[in-house]
Amino acid sequence: MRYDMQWTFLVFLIVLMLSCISCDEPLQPSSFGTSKLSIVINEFLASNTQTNIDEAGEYDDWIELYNTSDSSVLLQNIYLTDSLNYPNRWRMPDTTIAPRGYLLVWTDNQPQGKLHATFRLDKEGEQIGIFVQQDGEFSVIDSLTFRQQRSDTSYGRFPDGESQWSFFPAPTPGAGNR
Ligand SMILES: [Ca+2]
Ligand SMILES: [Ca+2]
Repeated sequence: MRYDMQWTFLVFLIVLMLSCISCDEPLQPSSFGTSKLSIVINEFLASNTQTNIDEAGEYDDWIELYNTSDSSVLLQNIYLTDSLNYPNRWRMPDTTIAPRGYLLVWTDNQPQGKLHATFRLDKEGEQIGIFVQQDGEFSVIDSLTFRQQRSDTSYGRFPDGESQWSFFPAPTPGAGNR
């Protein structure tokens, strides 16, 4: 009898643990499906104090997107976010990126132009995701989770568009990573 009760308790614990895991688990990008649009997050600067200024003359954080293909890519229904649980944080304006071209988006949460997202990046680390919405469904195009960043040192792919990431003490907003 006592043995049975121990088993019952154990099963109860396991069920409880499993249900807690599923409650707390954030939605992963895979929950949204993937899109084959040839755009990647190529570089970002989460703490800009003296690197480059936006239209308002401010040192603000940014994300550089890169078109990895030899054809122009029209961005339509594209969303950028700093939380993969919430793909729809900021809808990008419809924009074309030239073949092997770059697009710089300011993440300053300031209404200072079309390419100013409604969120900022956290230097202590967070996420970046780019999504496309089709028929009400979000599909991830590219995403990453980053750790703590240093001021004025960007983090990006090297070479452009490839899977290897490096820190860049001399960031290259809108130009090839080097
Ligand atoms: Ca600004
Ligand atoms: Ca760059």
